[in-house]
Amino acid sequence: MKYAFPENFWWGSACSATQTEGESQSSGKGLSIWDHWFAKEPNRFHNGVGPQNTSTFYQHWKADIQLLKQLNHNSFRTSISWARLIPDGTGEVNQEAVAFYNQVIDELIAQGIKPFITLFHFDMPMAMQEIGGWENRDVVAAYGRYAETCFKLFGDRVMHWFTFNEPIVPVEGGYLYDFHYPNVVDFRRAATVAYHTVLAHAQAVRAFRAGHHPGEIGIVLNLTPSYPRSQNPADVKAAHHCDLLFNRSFLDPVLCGEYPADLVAMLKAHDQLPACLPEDSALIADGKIDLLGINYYQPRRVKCRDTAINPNAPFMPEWFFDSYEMPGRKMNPYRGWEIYEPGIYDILINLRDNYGNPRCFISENGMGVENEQRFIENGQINDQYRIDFISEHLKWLHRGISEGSNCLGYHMWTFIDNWSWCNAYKNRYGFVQLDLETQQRTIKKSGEWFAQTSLNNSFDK
Ligand code: BGP
Repeated sequence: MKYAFPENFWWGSACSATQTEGESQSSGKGLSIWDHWFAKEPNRFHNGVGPQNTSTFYQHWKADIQLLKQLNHNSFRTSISWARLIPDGTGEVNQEAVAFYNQVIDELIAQGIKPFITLFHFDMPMAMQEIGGWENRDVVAAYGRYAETCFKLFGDRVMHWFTFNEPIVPVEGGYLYDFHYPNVVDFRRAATVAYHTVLAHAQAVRAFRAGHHPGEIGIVLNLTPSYPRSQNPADVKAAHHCDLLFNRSFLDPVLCGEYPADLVAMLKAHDQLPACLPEDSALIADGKIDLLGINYYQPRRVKCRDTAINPNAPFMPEWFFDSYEMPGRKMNPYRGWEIYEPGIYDILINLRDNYGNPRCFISENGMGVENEQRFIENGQINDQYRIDFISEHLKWLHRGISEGSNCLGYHMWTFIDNWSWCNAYKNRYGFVQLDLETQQRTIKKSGEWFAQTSLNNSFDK
């Protein structure tokens, strides 16, 4: 069967500044939390490999954009590093960074590739973290000014802006589950960080609209559909709580301009509401977006708790649910995450039916593979498993579109094997294989398949 996609469908991939640029402590860049944390605790990073060890996009940008062209990308998302552009977060703009991002944006456009730009992809400038990071409202204001600076510098050419990438991840990693700096485990502080991130997002949207910039502004959220173990009311309630905490805590403010009433009630009942100012609701209402990026990797499967909560234990999301390993679920054998392709369709239909069918696109979807070199055949990685992964997800996406979803494109994570936070190079995701020693780049079989699919705007299966 032939799966054809709408005209002007966005085919591309995503990456981020910290994961690709390199040059992390030079060219005028200020330190981010990743540089700081790696210097402090290198053993927390897979094989002790830190953020200075990348595919060096800072040097290779021109050749890499040629590769994007070879992959027939018509769009590509990367991020601006706040710490590179404004090294201390609030002061002087680093002109070397301006020149670098100008070159990248201009070259992408010259090659017919739309630049999609994220303003914050997990990389808080250390100077901002030192004054409390997202817990401090001054950082919210500083982010608003940083966003405005970006719009003024690049907004004449960038037509697709994203305030944040997966804003729930720094909340979970940095303030709940100890896998990002500053390694706090405290629900109330996590709630404040999440709330202030929504305010920061809304500040940026306000600044964008006030500046009358062309193009559109959105956010990228990692949506994890929450499936209950059974239709038993207790399991359904557990899934509902997960959805509120991990999806709707960002989805509702950015699409509806307000928080879900039952999320507010739930946090209030447990005395976990962050401090609010009277002017906040008007700001949040102004943060409604033009375009939603959806990162989809895997669903969340949950059941009601088997054991009672110890009321003296610290409050955590797990008060409301247990995770559940569904028998027979399909796993990625090379990464340990579940693969559930219909999840992409469920997300699109939920947006169609419950959120007014917003303009959206899949901004990340991907399959991480450990020790991928084992699949090299005649010098090229033969990643048929990734082609199957992509085409099965695309089938469900195609179905969503044919049933009315306003989904405008599909971006893969990621263009080239890249450094990934604490996992460093453990899981490879790229269309292009990177040899870290030689910096040699080799297109994988999936890259060739994707290039053909993008060219045809369709595939057969
Ligand atoms: C997403 C992030 C990316 C990337 C990807 C893969 O959540 O937006 O930045 O890291 O996950 O993650 P990992 O390498 O941990 O498998």
